[in-house]
Amino acid sequence: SSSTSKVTLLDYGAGNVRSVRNAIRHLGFDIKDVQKPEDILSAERLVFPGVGAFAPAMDFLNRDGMAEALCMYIEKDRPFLGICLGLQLLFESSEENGPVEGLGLIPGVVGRFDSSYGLQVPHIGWNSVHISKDSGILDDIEGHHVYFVHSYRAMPSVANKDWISSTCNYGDSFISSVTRGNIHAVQFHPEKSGDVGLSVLRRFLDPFRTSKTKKLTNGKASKLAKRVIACLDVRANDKGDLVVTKGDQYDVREQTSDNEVRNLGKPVELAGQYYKDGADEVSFLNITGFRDFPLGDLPMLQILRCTSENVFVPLTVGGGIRDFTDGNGRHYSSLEVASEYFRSGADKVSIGSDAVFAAEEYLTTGVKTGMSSIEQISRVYGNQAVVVSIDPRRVYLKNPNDVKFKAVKVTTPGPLGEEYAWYQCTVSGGREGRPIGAYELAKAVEQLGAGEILLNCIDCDGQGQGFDVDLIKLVSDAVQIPVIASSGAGSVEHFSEVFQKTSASAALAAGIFHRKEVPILSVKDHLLSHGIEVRMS
Ligand code: 1PR
Repeated sequence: SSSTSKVTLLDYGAGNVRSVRNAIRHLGFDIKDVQKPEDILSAERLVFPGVGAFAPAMDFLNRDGMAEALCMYIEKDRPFLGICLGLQLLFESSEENGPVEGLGLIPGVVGRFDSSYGLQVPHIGWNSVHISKDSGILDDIEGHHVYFVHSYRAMPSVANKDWISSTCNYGDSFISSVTRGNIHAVQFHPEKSGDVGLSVLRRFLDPFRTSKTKKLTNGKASKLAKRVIACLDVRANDKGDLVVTKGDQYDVREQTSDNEVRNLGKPVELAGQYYKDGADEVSFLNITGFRDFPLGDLPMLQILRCTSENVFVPLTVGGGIRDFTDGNGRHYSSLEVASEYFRSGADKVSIGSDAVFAAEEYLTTGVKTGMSSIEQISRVYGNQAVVVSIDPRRVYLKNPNDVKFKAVKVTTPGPLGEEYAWYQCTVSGGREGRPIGAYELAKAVEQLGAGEILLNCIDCDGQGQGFDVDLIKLVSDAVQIPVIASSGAGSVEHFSEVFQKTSASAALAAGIFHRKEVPILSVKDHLLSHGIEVRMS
């Protein structure tokens, strides 16, 4: 029976494999880790979740004969499931920091998405796939969205067409899965694709049992969906418990005599609820991380661990990611801090204050030192794992040329009739304004290797009056990485507005979800009725 069967996992410690583990366990299977090549050869079922960059993964496989064992296992047609990089490594080579030679089992070269005609790269989000061959494991995903996050992809060709079981359309049509006999690999993340994704894993792990289960009903997915993200601002209250809080223009204290930190619930519970409600992603922001050392903050790591056991969509965590020296003089790099978050279940980390300092330095010197948190973390975990959270404040101007920062004509004039504004970046949770605009910051961090931008607006935060469309349009038109619109959602109409008027890839809200004013499902129903594609779970 499934409860006793073991799944062998090939994990080389490069990123968040915790979610694959959690998903396998959730489905009732035990995991055995590969320690040596013989463990591959003796596996009953082997799962290879590739994360990070191509070259370090190949280095790992080429050490101690893992690659030979893996090729032998696959050539014997033993049950194999590769995920993401675990698909790409089967090909002949990759252009990622290369060419770098792959395992060479499937003809073809893994190349980068072509962003030259405005395509946002990385390809992040929920997309549909076109199934071209019966693989036995994809039966439930036709017509649904699954979660992708990658900058490189393999392309269909005459030489590899027999392998292809599905393709996905993003810019062009790339290979989203391959199948031959018992060998399967998928470019998307089944462990991050909600129930639909779990069904892929279940069908691989237990083909006999699942062949009898009822198919999920078919949806109508056809392209990359706009994402709806639930955000949990987390901090310790005055008693020391981590609570979900929510500010008004970043002020999280109650306007009562005792001035308590506003408490809107427990982080793990709320995250679980939002997953069930259909959130496409959950973000945790440790909002006092800028002053506390996050690795001293074990409760936050614990929250991530617990959440990732039951939440099978992407998790982002931010707050306090920077180089740090503790009270004993021990130095921690931002990479070490981020690694601890990834190990605990985060898929992406979000960097606020430290990104502002890095961008300022880069714009002043014109030199990429390679030492900034953005560069260090994206080099090891990939661009897609690094989100930059921008916390700008609107500064009205009579004349756009009054500042050296990019200004826009605002939809609603300022208090003195000013028709323009620039958006000043802040650090330390909005406490300090810096000499850099949101536009300049976004472009700089994109060049430093950020894979996504979480665009807040202090003026709009918690006001429920809608997103700052002027700001979001300014930034989402300026960069090719995905932009998450944040701050100010008060009704379902605000979501359709931001997607219709800007190129935002996702919209994030906090207050309306915490206060149960607007359910996630009604946001999605509304978007669908306005012809905006969303993932329906
Ligand atoms: O600077 O790297 O330590 O990161 C700190 C992180 O904490 C940053 O991402 C920063 O945005 C966040 N943060 C700091 N202070 C606050 C605060 O509220 N006092 N929260 C804060 C930012 C803004 C959004 C919020 C949206 C949507 N929260 O995350 O969820 O505005 O809210 P709404 O839908 O209710 O309007 P570092």
